[in-house]
Amino acid sequence: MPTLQATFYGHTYDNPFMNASGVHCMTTTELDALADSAAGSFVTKSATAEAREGNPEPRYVNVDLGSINSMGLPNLGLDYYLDDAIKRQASHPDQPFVMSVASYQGFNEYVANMRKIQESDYTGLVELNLSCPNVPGKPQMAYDFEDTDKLLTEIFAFYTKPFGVKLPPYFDIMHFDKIAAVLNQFDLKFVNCINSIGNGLYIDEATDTVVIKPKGGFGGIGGEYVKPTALANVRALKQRLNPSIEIIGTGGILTGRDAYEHLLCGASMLQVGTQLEKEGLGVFERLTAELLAILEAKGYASIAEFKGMLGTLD
Ligand code: RRO
Repeated sequence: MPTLQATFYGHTYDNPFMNASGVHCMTTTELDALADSAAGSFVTKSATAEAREGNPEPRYVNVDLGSINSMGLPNLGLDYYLDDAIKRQASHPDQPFVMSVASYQGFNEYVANMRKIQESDYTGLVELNLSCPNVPGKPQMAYDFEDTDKLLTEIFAFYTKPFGVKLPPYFDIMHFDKIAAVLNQFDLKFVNCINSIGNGLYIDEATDTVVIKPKGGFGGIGGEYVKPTALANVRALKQRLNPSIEIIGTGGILTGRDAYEHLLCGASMLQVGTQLEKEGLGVFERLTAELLAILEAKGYASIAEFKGMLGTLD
């Protein structure tokens, strides 16, 4: 029987599956359920300094091939997630998880949020979300290479705990080169590729209208639509980043085969967003069973035997 064990930043998880931030991770109750599920680990909803209601509803809609959302960073505030993280870390030191942190106001809030975590008792992994596509009037940090460089420089001047960044999808080889050059200057533990494809538009055939209210219907796209873009970003960043920076693969994981492809591209952990929203926590049992069946059929004993080993035609 092969093993799905996944080693990520010094800990071995039963399997590489996690939720993607934003799905099933707003409250401590939802986080408890994730911790008790078949997922190998989990991540919390991206926190801002203050609690936020988010954008008006409807703001998330499942569609045939995926989802569209403009949630607008609804969350219970950094203190809520930080207090919970500290308690969770103390009560379950053998079950590491990831705390996601974002910013609504921009640069200074990112720094202030990281300073608060630095000064806290939480010592676990943080995912710095540089790619929220849904704050009206605010661009995504990670599409501004200079600002991303400045922000990470400022954070690394005081932050001593392990963290990584959540990136948006990039669509040009030069942009893969540029973001990798920025990130390689820093002792990041991981990058997570990808956040939703920002500012898509879905139209309801019956009514000729958009399906979500904020921003005139524009929202982040997830699910089946985004897998090729996600795989390209995992692969491109794996090829360019320092080997010490691990990759979390997120985007379009509906089946064990999708998970297998992310691993082939070099991902160490895998996050499931839209499909978790559609299917509920049972998705993790299904995905682990499907991925295990693929390893068995191919004669692999572990993920390490094929991770990053995507074939090419030259
Ligand atoms: O809350 C959101 O609107 C949201 C966030 Br912070 C994000 O990172 N990605 C996304 O698709 N939605």
